[in-house]
Amino acid sequence: MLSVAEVPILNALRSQAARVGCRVVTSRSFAPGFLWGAATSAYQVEGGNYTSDWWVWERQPGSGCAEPSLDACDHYHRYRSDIQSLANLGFNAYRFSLEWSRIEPEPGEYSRAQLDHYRRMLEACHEHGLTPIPTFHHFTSPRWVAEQDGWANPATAERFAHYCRVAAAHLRDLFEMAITINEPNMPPLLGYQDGIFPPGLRDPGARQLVNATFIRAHELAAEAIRTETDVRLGLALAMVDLQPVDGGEEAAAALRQVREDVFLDATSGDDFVGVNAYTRHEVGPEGIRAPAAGARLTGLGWEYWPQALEACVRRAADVTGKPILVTENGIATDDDSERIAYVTEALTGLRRCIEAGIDVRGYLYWSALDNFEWNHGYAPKFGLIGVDRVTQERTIKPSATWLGAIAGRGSL
Ligand code: IFM
Repeated sequence: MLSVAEVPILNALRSQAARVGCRVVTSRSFAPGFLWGAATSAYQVEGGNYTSDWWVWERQPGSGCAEPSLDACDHYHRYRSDIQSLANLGFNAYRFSLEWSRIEPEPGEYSRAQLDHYRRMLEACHEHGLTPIPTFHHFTSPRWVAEQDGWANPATAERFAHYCRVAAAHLRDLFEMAITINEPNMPPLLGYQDGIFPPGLRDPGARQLVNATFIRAHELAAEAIRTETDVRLGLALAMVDLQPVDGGEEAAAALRQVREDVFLDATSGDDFVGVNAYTRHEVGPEGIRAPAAGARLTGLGWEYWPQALEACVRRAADVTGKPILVTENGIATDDDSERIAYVTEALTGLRRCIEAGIDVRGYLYWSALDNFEWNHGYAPKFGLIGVDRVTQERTIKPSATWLGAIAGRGSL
């Protein structure tokens, strides 16, 4: 830790080093080339995704959705200025997703206009010096896929891989790194076991089957994308710091197996593993326990637990031995200073992972914008950039400026 008097000395050293093209590395620095950015997903920010299964789900009686997504953040039309804002803040990477239902609205019918839209988004990232990290699937699928039994139909894996191949062929010169599937472990859990995502089933058996379809889809998609282009690929896994309590070791191990390990095992052919981490769950012999009475909670009702990032990165690296990219980490809060406190602690833990020798390639905050938080609607505020729900006007939050400055200088 530096004293206040030492800070100007370090800053002077940094400026001198920058003038001669070097960087001062302190114990709080991240390697040059470290990816610093933020993430979004198409459905949560684009608006007007009528051809997607979620558009139907939001309106389905009994789905429990708080409100429809409608125009979301109109990012479909405003992506240029949003990308420019991220670059101006100091970031060097942007992760966003391609909406499969726009690109293939009917089976086998591909929209050149929509593919061109994503070309323009990738080009905008390059124009602003951001490394684009497209994600080929982030929770939503075309309506026609849902009508054909969705992800419970093993054939969905092949259909998904075909779309990936077509999209990769169209975009191949514009990206070098990509995510096949965001959180392939969540639709099986939330949609097929917990019933709060489409198709709203409560059937643990279906969850296992859907896990298998997602794993197959990831493998086939990686193969399909690699047929078209030589890019670094991985999936982004939703991880939780699962902590056994009161003899819950066996239950925690069983949960890790079905939620995480089957997916981590499927990364053997990948270039890196994407880690999405937010919180912890204490696990007793009976299963996951609700946060203890009086525990500090975030705007989504999750326990405030920034230490989760370090625990999950360590576990993903231990299990797979692969480089790690933090593909999501953040907090839903109306108090932006709480966001800064949360991320400070998460990044401090990430530094410890690096010091322990883990190859961490980047940190992408979730999310760039206050966006549509699925069944919760627009109430939870994860964004670095606020969005006025009526005018779509953007407001840069202090946390965005703060994190952008860390990105710019590459150290905490
Ligand atoms: O908003 C989601 C995102 O779509 C997937 N990961 C978790 C985020 C917060 O719930």
